[in-house]
Amino acid sequence: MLDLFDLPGTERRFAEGAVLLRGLALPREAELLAAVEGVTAVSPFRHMVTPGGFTMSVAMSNCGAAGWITDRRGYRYGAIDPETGNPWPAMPDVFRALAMNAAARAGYPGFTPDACLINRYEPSARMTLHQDKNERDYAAPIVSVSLGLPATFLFGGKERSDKTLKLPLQHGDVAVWGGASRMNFHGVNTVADGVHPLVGRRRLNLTFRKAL
Ligand code: MD6
Ligand code: FE
Repeated sequence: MLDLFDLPGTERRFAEGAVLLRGLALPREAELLAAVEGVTAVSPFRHMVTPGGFTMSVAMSNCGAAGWITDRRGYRYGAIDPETGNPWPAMPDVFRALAMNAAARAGYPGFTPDACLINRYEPSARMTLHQDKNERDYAAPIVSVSLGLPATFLFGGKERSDKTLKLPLQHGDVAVWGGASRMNFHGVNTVADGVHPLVGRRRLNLTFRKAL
């Protein structure tokens, strides 16, 4: 469906406190991808296990002072990559600059992320509805950058059973949310097969948080 609000450079407020900034990451796409390669050369993508024992279809890594992890013991943030035994790689400047710019545009000036979760979706991967609630301070928003294959983002309400808005996310889109919708359920539908000219056969998502 062709929609004037889906063009790069446009902004769409999709819920209270939630804004989609179309194409905001496009001018830095090459640097962002190089930075993902740099981080994941040190802390490789891995499929983590949920507390319930399920292996996630999305592969993850992190950079910044804190990284989000899950294992049989639970969900949490930690300074050390459990796979390498070393601290997560530092957050690349191009990551931090984009996250701060996006947050300011969305009405959250002064956002200083200390954690960046990097999600890799290969075709057929998905993320079931969840709330982001392992961060210490819910006053800070979350900034989410999409690269590569498109996906449908599901954005619900405060209850898992609330109806969900279906938001198509394209390469270069940045979603920011906080405030009244900070604790809303959200997820990503199964990623369809395809090849992105720059990113290949995958979707990458960077989510920036203030975790500590
Ligand atoms: C994703 N994102 O887009 C999954 N969470 O791949 C998330 O779960 C998410 O995009 C909180 C805020 C933004 C997000
Ligand atoms: Fe999330």
